[in-house]
Amino acid sequence: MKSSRVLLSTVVLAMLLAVAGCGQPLSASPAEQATTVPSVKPKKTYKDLIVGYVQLGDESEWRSANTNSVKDAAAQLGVELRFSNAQQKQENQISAIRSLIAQQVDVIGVAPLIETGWDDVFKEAKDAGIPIIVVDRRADVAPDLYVTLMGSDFLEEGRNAARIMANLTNGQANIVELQGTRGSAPANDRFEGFREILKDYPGMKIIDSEDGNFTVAKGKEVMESFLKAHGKNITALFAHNDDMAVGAIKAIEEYGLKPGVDIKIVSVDAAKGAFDAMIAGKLNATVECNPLLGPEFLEMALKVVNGEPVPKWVPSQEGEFFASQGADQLKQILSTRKY
Ligand code: GYE
Repeated sequence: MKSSRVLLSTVVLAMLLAVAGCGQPLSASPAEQATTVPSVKPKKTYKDLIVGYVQLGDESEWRSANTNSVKDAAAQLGVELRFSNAQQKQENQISAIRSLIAQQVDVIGVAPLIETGWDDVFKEAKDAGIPIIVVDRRADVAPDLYVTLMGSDFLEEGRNAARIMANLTNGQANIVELQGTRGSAPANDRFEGFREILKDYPGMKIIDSEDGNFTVAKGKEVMESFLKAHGKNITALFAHNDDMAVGAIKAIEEYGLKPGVDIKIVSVDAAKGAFDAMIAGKLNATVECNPLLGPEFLEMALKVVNGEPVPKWVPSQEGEFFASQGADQLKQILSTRKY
C-alpha cells in the first residue's frame, strides 16, 4: 500500500513536470537549474530609449537643420526625445543637463556652446551613470567624461577655406575675418586652420578679425565696421559660417562694392543661403559642414545603452562648393539638399 502510494505520487509529479514543460530531472542541483535562467540583459530598442538633447541655440541655418535632424530622427525611430534650446547661454545648457540627470534619461546629447566649463556637470552625469554624447562642437574635458564625439573636423575646414582663398586670389589678398562665437570649438579651429595654410602665402594678410557670433545680423554689423576702417583695401573675406557671409554681403553691397567680385568671399557650412548667394555670384565658395547628425546620434545612443563599443570620434563626410560650378549645377545640387 505504502509503495503503491509512493509510485502514484511519483507518476503524478512526473506528469506535472511534463505539463509544465520542465525537463529537469528531479536530481538536478540548484547550480544546474540556474543555467536555465537567461543571464544576458535583453537589448534595448529605439522604442525603449529616453534621450535628452541639449541644443545650444538657434543662431544659424546650420543649427536649425541640426535641431530638425535630431527631432525628425527621434520621431521616425520612436525614441522619446527631451529637447531643450539654451538660447546661446552655457548656464542654460548646464541646468538642462542637470535636469536630465534628475529625470534619469538613458543618454544625454549635448552640443556645447563653448569648449570650456563642462567638467563638473559632465562628471555629475557620469556619477549618475548617464552617458554623454558630445554632438557637433567639442568640449574640453577628460576623455572619460563622454562616450563619443560626433561632428566635423573644424581645423580641416579652416585649412580648406584658406586653400580655396589662395586659389581665388592668386595668393595676394587683404583679408578680413568674421569669427564664429568666441571660445567655441568651430571658431577656435577654423581660425587656427586658416592661419596654418596662410603661413605659406606671404602675399595673403589678415588685416582684421572680429567675432560675428555666427549670425547674419552680427556678420553685417561687423563687416560694416571693417569697411569703415579699411574701405577698398579689403579684397577678401573669410566668414566662419554662411550666415555671417550673408550678412556681410548686404553690408558690402550697401557700401557700394560687389561681393564675390571686389571682395572674394569664402565661408563654411554649405547651407541653402550660401547656395543662393553663390548662384547670384555674391559668394565664391563654401566649405561643407554637415548638421544632419540626428539618425547617427540616435544610433550611437542605442549602441551605448546596449553596451556596444563606439568610436571616440565619428567624423562627418563633407565636400566643397564653388560659384564657378555655375548656377545650373548649383541649383540642381541645391534641390537635393536638406539644409
Ligand atoms: O558652422 C555654424 C553654427 O557648430 C559647426 O555653429 C557648428 C557651427 C556652424 O552656428 O553655422
